[in-house]
Amino acid sequence: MSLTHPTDSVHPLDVPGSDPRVIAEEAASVIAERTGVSSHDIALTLGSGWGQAAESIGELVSEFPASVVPGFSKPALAGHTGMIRSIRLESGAHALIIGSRTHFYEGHGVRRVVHSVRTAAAAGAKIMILTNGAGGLNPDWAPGTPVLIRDHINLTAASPLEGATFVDLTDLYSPRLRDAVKGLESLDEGVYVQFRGPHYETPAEVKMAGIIGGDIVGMSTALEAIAAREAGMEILGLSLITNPAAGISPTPLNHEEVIAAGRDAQTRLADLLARIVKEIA
Ligand code: 8IG
Repeated sequence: MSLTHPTDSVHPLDVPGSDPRVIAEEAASVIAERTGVSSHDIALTLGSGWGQAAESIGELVSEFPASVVPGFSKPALAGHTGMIRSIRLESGAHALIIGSRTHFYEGHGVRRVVHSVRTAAAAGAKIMILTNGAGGLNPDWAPGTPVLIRDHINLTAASPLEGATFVDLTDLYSPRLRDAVKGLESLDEGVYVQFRGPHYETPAEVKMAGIIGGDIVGMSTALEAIAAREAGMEILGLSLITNPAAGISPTPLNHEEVIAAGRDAQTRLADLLARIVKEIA
């Protein structure tokens, strides 16, 4: 039996000497061709709990599996491919919705994790909205609470930047956009801590996250925000608190309650995201 798989092609982002920005340009051309929209104004990555929000934002122009776009990873499981959508807002602005996220814990490297962000930038988007589902350190945040990301702590020990690229990360999560959101709805803010995962934190790790200034724990977003800043985009980050982080709640997590809270939050989140996009796009 052969131990190699000669039909497996090398992923374009893994080709030695390849330039992730060139592959993002190719991806953006395919998106422009598929959607008939030459330039998108804003992009959104919909994380767990936020998936339903796309429909409420505007009129669907086009949707297709992310896997048809260069550099996007093939789905790990058949039928589980993320979709990319192009939505036209009432104002005439165009939103690119990324329904597929490659996580750092999948182990395919940071280039693939941030490829969707680089593609969104190449597609013209000036604003990147990153959403996720996460654990909360504040016991007042019931499952289903949306929280604005004010800043992050990257505990992955990785960076999407290659070489001597010294990018400033002050005000990474745009104060202008956060103020715009707070004008629509009063939301708490927090510092997002990206862990590598895929395991959840120990209670000791959650305690550490709090001591170093964190409020939210998750497995995404920080690396994507760094890539979005490098690309010159303005960034808005939103976490849906789906559970108290390990050790925060005195009673063990009730899985059904967590699922129900996420479900109940759907309508509110979709409405919130639609109003946010309308306000800032
Ligand atoms: I949903 O408690 C969700 N994602 N790291 N910790 C981390 N990621 C998460 C959690 C959590 N809940």
